[in-house]
Amino acid sequence: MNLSHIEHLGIAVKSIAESLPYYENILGLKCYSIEEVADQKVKTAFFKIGQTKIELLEPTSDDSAVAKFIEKRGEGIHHIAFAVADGVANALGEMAEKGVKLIDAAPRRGAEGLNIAFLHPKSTCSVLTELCENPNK
Ligand code: CMX
Repeated sequence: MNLSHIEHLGIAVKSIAESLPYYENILGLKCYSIEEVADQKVKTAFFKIGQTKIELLEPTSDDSAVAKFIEKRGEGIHHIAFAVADGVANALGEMAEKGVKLIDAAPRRGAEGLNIAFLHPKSTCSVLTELCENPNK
């Protein structure tokens, strides 16, 4: 498996609207996209820093994974996403062979049209981990 860079950091927030002033007015970043990912029950907001992004995650339903996370741990860093140069499907096969617990057994479509899959934090030193690839590159 070949990880090329950190694609994004996912940060759980109660409200994107209330978090934006910090990222835009204090850090000076520009939110370039706000997108709802219906099947994950989240609204996302993206900022670019070099080739890495920050993804704010606001739950759109009380039963979303992110709502559960905020209830248990409060707002904060939710996951790290690595870009995989040689494909998410290959990486998942390799991970499964090495005994890593997969949340997604096969790549699925995530925010920004990326192919993504999550690994379980119980197998990844307690850091929820996402693998991503851009199908258009
Ligand atoms: N980071 C680290 N550990 C986490 C975690 C996170 N983000 N979320 C949950 N955990 C831990 C919990 O603390 C708990 O640990 P303990 O058993 O030691 O208390 C354990 O994982 C189980 O947590 P839970 O609250 O019982 O939650 P579930 O098992 O129902 O779900 C998880 C946990 C990770 C499987 C689920 O959140 C998931 O499937 N996540 C992947 C999808 C996702 O996060 N989607 C939102 C983002 C979508 C996007 O970026 O587009």
